[in-house]
Amino acid sequence: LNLENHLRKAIELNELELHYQPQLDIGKGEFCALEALIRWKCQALGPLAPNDFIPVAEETGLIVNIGEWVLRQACQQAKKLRDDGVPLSRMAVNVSAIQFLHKGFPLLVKKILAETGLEPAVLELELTESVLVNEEEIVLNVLQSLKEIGVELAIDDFGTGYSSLSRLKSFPIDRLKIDRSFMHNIEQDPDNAAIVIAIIAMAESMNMKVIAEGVETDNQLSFLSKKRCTEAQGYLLSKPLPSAEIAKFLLKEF
Ligand code: G
Ligand code: G
Ligand code: MN
Ligand code: NA
Repeated sequence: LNLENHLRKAIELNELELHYQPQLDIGKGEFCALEALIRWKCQALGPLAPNDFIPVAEETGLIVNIGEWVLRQACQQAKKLRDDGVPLSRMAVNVSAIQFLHKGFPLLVKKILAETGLEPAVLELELTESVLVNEEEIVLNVLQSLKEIGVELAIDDFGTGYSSLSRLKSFPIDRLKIDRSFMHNIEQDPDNAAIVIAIIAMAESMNMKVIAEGVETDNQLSFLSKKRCTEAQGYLLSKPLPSAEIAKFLLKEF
């Protein structure tokens, strides 16, 4: 309850911040996308990681306002970087199932895009498989509304949930993000290797793009490259960076 009370005031106290983790296009060898990740510098409780407060935000419904703040902040940042000539083709934002199912979510997305002037195709919404298990017709309606606006849709932490493949196929999803747990020991662990290879093949056959998360070693990156995974994200490439460091990172030659 203490945490909840502090979280309730976090936005007005200006304690929330976004960090941005670069995503690599493996084939091109270029970074052209970012994932926005929330951080909370609570004056009363100290810095808190999302896993410490997002669940509370979801239980209390505070995630609706926090999620709106995240979306607006990420779109503003992407617009500014692009206006400054920074090569950024995609900004990915995590969306909680509660926010996704909250009435008027597609309208809110549309409003924020109009307000910030960001081209819709630059925004990617990351949904977890827990979104997809809700009533199919409702989910499909929201996904289609979002596609009509022109944003991209990704499934985060893919492979850890229970979404059926037939449902997945019927949804307008652009990209699968392979959960980072499958990167563990990928060259020695035949199960993880098999799962990653299967997800890459599945994405290809469903005309979806695929990105591997949690890439921490050169071996993992070369495995992914050999298996024709097109994109990667992880500490090997870059940790999530504060906004002040993004332009410099994306303008750097690799
Ligand atoms: O950044 P970090 O690895 O600590 O994030 C931990 C978890 O919190 C991840 O599952 C991530 O998806 C989630 N998360 C980070 N930022 C946001 C956000 O802005 N909104 C939501 N809903 N989840 C987030
Ligand atoms: O669930 P989601 O994919 O949104 O989680 C993103 C989180 O993963 C971020 O909080 C980020 O800090 C963390 N992360 C990013 N790269 C790596 C990595 O290479 N290894 C590990 N263990 N975590 C990572
Ligand atoms: Mn994510
Ligand atoms: Na993930």
